[in-house]
Amino acid sequence: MSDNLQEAAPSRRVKANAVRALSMDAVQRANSGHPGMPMGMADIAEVLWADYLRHNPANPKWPDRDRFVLSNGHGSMLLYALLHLSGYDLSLEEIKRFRQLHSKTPGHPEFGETPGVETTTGPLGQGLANAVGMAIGEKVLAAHFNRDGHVVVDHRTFVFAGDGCLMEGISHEACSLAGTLGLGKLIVFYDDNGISIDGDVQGWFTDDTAKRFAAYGWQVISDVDGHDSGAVAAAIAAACDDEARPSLICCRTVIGWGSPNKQGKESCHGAALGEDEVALVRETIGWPHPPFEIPDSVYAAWDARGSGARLEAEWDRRLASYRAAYPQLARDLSRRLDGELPSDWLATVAGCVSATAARAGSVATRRASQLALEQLGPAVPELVGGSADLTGSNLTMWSGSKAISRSDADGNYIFYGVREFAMSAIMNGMALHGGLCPYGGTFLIFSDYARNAVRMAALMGVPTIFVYTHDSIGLGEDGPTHQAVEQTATLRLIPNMSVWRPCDAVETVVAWQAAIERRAGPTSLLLSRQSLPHQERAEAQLQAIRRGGYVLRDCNGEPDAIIIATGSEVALATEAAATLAERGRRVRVVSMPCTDVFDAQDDAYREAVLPAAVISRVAVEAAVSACWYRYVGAAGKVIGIDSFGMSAPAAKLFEHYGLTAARVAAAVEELLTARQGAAAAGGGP
Ligand SMILES: Cc1ncc(C[n+]2csc(CCOP(=O)(O)OP(=O)(O)O)c2C)c(N)n1
Ligand SMILES: [Mg+2]
Repeated sequence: MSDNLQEAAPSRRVKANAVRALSMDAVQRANSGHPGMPMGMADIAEVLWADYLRHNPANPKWPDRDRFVLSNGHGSMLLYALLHLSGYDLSLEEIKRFRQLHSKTPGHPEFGETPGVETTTGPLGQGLANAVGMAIGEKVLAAHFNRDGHVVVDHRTFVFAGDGCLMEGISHEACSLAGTLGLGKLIVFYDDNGISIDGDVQGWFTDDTAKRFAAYGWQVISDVDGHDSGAVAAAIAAACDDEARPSLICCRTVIGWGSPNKQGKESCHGAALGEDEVALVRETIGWPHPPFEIPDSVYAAWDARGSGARLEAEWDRRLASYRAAYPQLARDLSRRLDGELPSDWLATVAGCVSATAARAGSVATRRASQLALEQLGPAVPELVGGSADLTGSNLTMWSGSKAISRSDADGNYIFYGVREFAMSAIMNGMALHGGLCPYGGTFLIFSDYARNAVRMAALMGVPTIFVYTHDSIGLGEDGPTHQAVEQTATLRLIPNMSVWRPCDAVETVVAWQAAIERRAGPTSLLLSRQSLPHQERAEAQLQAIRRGGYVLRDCNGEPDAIIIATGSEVALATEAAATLAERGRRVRVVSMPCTDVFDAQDDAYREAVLPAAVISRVAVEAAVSACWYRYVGAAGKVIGIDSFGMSAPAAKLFEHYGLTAARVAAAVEELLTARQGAAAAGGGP
């Protein structure tokens, strides 16, 4: 105790060295990880976390906290050290278990695994785009909810990004839009260390980054010595002062700072320094403590729990007075931040389903989607739509849509421009921020441009809604560059991605309902360009749509065969079934708008829809056939498209690829004839 009292408060450098030591020791212990970046950015992090970041370690979910995003996620130990030292629920034991099974300190920061980690990072550049989404979230909510004298949404988004993040194309997409939207509370630190994995970046990265960001309309604070705390503090202050533009602080740093033989070299980027070098670092930086021992005085200097509690308590007081002055707004804000749907939601949906069923209209499902938004949108003000420059094609805008702009962010629609990847990662950032339910459109084919952000939504379990129109050869003349064939299947392959391909306006409403209600992960809505006929349903069938697959047309008695179809091919299936019925065949049609939801139903339901005894099954979908064999079995047939599309009118293409009712009927006949032949030959039941 007396020792502690006598100890002088540790200097900034000593505090930063604690981060360096924890990082290099954890990496050394795991013999795996990235010590260079944490050692290089430790001084910057110390200034930001000590003097600027408004957060509360005791409540990582405090809605008005500043967001901190480590876009160069390979430097995860930097973040874990900061969280541990400042008092988050991340123990020294967890630091020691860096990169081990079930630890809270995985190789790259993972949302949901570690308190205080705002987003999963590692795929370079994407954290930066997530942060743009978070800053948009803040700006939109602030514009909508704050009132004179009652500011309840007011926080910044800070990002660490490296050369890799800025080399990645997504940094251009996202930062360009951030400039246009004037995201003044977004502050990015560029770790300009001149090194990436292959060595000195002069061989492959010679952009004038400062000019590039200035051209996007950012405030650029260049030439900051990232190891001079005073210079870093001044830069942050200047960045905070400019609330009209996002800020880039270009920090010159030395990767692996403090390592006598490895600093400034790529060798410290992604491998343990080695026991000998770790010992040399201790000498060089003057850190005499053994691994994983931090002096109390250093912990005390880092501890942000007291200041965090005060910050949150002060916000609580502001919120209370806001609640008194604007009770309705305050209720709505709380509901949205809690991620809860309005109390009249189910009634709204039920009304929309019955109205759509009663209308019995034959429309393209992209248009049905717009009609659904028209009815559901007013009930869900947290919906924030957008499109990657295909608004008129995706039909993502409805009459209540209002564009968000630099000068007026109290809206619910974002013109993302032609930036599918950034749009997707930005939507993830908005979903992570909370208070908003983002959806955004493009052609299904261009989901590939955005693929990794789509995957990250699923990995993180955030409820982003991807609206993908022009879902097949049904788009016609634009040809194979625009016609999705494998995208439907590959989206279904992403764990935790829910994929809906509705067959008419009614299924489209239910798909939207499922997407909006889903909290645990993203949804892809696959919608047609072309008009699709309305399907008649009894009340029980309307109810069954939400089970992902259901009997749309049935026969009397046990079916001879089952046709399974999705989206635009359901009409072919029902037509084929009608033809077959005329010939005395008992054929059931199963509409399967969402395989993952169907798969999650109980055995009894799935057996009721697809009885195991009925092995003559045909699946039809204008896409690659692969994923349907698990539903039709080895004895079944799949009518799909296992090649690229072609440029021609849609009707001609459906004929060319054999996606016709006649072909479906013929496939069923072939199966039944083969079975009859086998039975006659005594080959089994
Ligand atoms: C999209 C993506 N591509 C490749 C990688 C693999 N990778 C991880 S770090 C890195 C180099 C990054 O260089 P920089 O950002 O300068 O990091 P530093 O070495 O300075 O810490 C690469 C290529 C990745 N994580 N993400
Ligand atoms: Mg670098």
